[in-house]
Amino acid sequence: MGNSKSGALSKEILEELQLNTKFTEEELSAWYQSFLKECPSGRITRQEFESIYSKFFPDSDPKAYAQHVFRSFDANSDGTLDFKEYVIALHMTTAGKPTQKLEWAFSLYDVDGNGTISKNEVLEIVMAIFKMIKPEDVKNLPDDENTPEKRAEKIWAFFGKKDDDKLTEEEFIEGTLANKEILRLIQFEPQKVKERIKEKKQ
Ligand SMILES: [Ca+2]
Ligand SMILES: [Ca+2]
Repeated sequence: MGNSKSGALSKEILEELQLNTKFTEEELSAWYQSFLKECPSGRITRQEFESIYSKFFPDSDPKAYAQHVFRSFDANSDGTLDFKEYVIALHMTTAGKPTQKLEWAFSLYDVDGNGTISKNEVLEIVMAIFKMIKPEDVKNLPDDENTPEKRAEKIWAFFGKKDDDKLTEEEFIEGTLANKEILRLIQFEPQKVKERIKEKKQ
């Protein structure tokens, strides 16, 4: 491996990213150069991240959801996303295997990061998702999932949990893989945003 043209991207980070994603050294190096052009500091702040979301959801309030996504991407909890966190996040949410995406979804729903999901945490994320759905689209939702409370209730019931129970990561992933309805209810796929962010940084 060795490398003459890695620019500012250290060999350690490069190797780690190649190991954890399917991107090549050339792709990663080129991507890093454009990342630095957009973010000269080499880091994306929470505010920058929120403003990217805001541009795509001008008619709704994506702030809460953006904050949760940011938290789940900020692996070392230092309040910024560096290139490594950013690439791993994009890989997990777009190119990763279904189980990797669900591991990410688990970390999104585990708001306090204690390793299990409570019914309240489900409600908190579902509330954030609802703020991104346009009012006219909410009207078209089925009766039993047209408020955050009902939707959280429905998700929780699918997992067969009582109010005070907790979901482990294994239960969350197995349950979601086994039931497409759960998968549909837990996600809000901001595909457009993800593609646009990727485009912008490439
Ligand atoms: Ca960080
Ligand atoms: Ca938790």
